Amino acid sequence: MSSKKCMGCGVLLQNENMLQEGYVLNLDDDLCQRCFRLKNYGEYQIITKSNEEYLDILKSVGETKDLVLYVTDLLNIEKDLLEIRKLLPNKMILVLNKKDVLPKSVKEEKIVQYFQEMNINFEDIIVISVEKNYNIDHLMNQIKMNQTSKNVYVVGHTNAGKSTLINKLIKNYSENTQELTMSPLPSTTLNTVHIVLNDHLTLIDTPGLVDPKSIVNFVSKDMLKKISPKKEIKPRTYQLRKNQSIIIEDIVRIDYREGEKNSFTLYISNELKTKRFINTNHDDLKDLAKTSYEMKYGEDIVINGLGFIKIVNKGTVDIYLDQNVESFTRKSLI
Ligand SMILES: Nc1nc2c(ncn2[C@@H]2O[C@H](COP(=O)(O)OP(=O)(O)OP(=O)(O)O)[C@@H](O)[C@H]2O)c(=O)[nH]1
Ligand SMILES: [Mg+2]
Repeated sequence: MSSKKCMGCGVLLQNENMLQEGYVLNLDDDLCQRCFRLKNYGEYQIITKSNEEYLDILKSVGETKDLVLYVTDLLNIEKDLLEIRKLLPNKMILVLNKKDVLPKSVKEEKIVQYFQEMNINFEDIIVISVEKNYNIDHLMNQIKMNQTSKNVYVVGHTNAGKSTLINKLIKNYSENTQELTMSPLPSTTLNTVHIVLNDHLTLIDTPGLVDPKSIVNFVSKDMLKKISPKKEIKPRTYQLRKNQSIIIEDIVRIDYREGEKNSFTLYISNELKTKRFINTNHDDLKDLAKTSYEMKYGEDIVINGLGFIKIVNKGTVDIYLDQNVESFTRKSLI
């Protein structure tokens, strides 16, 4: 094992075991084989990281006084934002990424307000889209305003777009040609990577927290590609009476059990097929694990890793889902 790290994902490079992470033929190489394959052939190799290493990294970030950018995917907002904030006493900017996948009609101010109402202390809350290069200049200004040293850490759950964001900042603001590895699969970045933007700013990429209860861990690679939206989501609204039902591919069943006529809007990737049933007397996906929700006015049911269902009125809703995947309710985001 050398002490040289892969420039794409931060893993320690080694030329001893092909089957272990960080393998290179030649220790002079800058990219591990996994990053090389991903970059050049779009070939994925799934790696499952333990979150212990991630927590160690968070702890060491917490021991610095450096600014942290906490990146979140707007479609997959984590439940544990407050807990993570408590782990990191650093100055922190909340960066809400992938605005491009939300319908254009969704107002940025409303999203910011939603997060402000959580009463978590952030220096700023910024909505961006790396994909569309949206608000990146504003973010850069806020980094400059709030940085406490050269070093700025970029943290957040896996797939939030941390490495993609850093690549964009490199491209927009520096001469550096280093490129971090990005992919739609979880655990792309494996260790911290330092990227010098200029004399005043070094960005530090970190591996993301893997959410063991996300649907991404329990579907095929093909389904995984369908699940992560690449384009603006076209919300699908269904007016349901009680005892009517919707299914999403072969992964989720939604039964409206009790209540007045109600509106269900699905915010999920456009590539996923949905089907409506005029009654609940069908067996599709009934073998999945059932959770019943007593919905209040204006709440979402979030399906971890997939998206969410906005339900306007109160009522009883049953969700059938892989038993390992989490679902929960929250005040409507939109
Ligand atoms: N639609 C959209 N997709 C994005 C955006 N930013 C990043 N992505 C996609 O999100 C996926 C994950 O991006 P990464 O940069 O690898 O995510 P990460 O946070 O570094 O993930 P880990 O390294 O696993 O912690 C990739 O498929 C990116 O193309 C964005 O603004 N909009
Ligand atoms: Mg990454």
